[in-house]
Amino acid sequence: MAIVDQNLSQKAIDLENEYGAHNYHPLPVVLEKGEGVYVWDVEGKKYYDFLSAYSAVNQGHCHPKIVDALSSQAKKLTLTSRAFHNDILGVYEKYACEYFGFDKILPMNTGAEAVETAIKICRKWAYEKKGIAENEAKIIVCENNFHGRTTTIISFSNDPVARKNFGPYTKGFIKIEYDNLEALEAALMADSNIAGFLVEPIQGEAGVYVPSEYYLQKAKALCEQYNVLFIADEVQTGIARTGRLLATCGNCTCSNKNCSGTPEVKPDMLILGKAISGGVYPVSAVLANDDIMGVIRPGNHGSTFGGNPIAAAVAIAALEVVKEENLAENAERLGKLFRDKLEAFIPTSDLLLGVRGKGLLNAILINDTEESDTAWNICLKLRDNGLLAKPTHGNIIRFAPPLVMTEEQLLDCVSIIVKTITEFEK
Ligand code: IF1
Repeated sequence: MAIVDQNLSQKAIDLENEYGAHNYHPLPVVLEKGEGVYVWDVEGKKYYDFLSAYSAVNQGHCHPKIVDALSSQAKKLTLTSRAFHNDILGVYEKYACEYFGFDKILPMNTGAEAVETAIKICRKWAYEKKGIAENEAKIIVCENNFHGRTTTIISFSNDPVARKNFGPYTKGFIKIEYDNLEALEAALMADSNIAGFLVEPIQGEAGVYVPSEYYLQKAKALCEQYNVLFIADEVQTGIARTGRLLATCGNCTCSNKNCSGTPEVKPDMLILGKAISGGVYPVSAVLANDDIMGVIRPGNHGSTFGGNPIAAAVAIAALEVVKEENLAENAERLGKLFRDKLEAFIPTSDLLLGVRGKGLLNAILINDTEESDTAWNICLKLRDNGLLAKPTHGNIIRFAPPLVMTEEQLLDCVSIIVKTITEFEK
């Protein structure tokens, strides 16, 4: 039985290797089913999912309410394009605008598309509202950013693997150090053609790097001072992942079901993706107020699938689940517990150097070099012990379980992690 089962996984992996472009290096595990915080492989082995499809499945796998919204809409109307109206897009747009507190939303499909959209809106705003001379607008971005993989977005990445041999690159971006207000102010001062500042509230790919307290607020204040748009990429940090509806939300506890977030920092443009659909369908969006979104006129931007009826139905359901199930509050509480438990383990461990993060977006630091394969090997052992996670560098493992987890499940996961690292030290 076990030998036959092994073949199932290997066959699936071989097929991907033979026919799929080699643009990923997945952990060797082949999944066929998911429910809540769990996934099952083709051999029937059950795992805790500690990646949540990079924070897309915040509401848990195959959430029945979201899947129902998908299937009932799919039986009625799937796509009209934006050449015609449909009866659900406006309902979704109103719901999302009120939910996040903006005048307007521009619906797209993937995170990268939403980032591209924000860049276009920002540039157009700069020429038409700020009065920057044509083709001179610049956008400030941060070192070690991750905003997606289009030609323009990789133009301002500093990851050689994402960039090299994909040139020529799109101009008009200035890179500064993340979490460095002096660098931001210097860049704003040095150039009067700055249109926007594009930033991740927590840098995910860089290894879950949480900026200093008040960094975002002060950065926003600087942007206001220089009449520059503050653009928050919350594709990964949004939708309750970090213990708030948005990582830019302030002291809002989100226990209030009517709360749309007391903004600690209210971005001029908010970019959302991933969990806005609960990982059920590709849905992304840019939100902004009328003074900014008003620069977009018919023909300026769009997408065949952006704002399609299925996406609209799915996103409404997925956002409802976030409030109905108090996911922000749960992420906040379980995230603290998770870091407390692992911090208590650090003094007894040679391998675990640290744990950091916010809500249920966390990472552990392994005592080895970035070039080592230690984190990868630990992830293989975690898999064997029933928990799936992925390294983000050779010495950092990202932990981002679905937010529907219970305390009991979380404690179970902590023991798997502690046990695995302990085994590894021997
Ligand atoms: C992959 C990372 C996470 C994002 C932010 C935009 C996008 C992403 C802040 C683009 C996407 C993903 C994509 C995923 C790996 C992943 C990732 F490790 F690369 F950095 F989540 F941490 N803005 N992030 O994090 O969204 O176009 O992919 O929908 O497979 O490349 P997308």
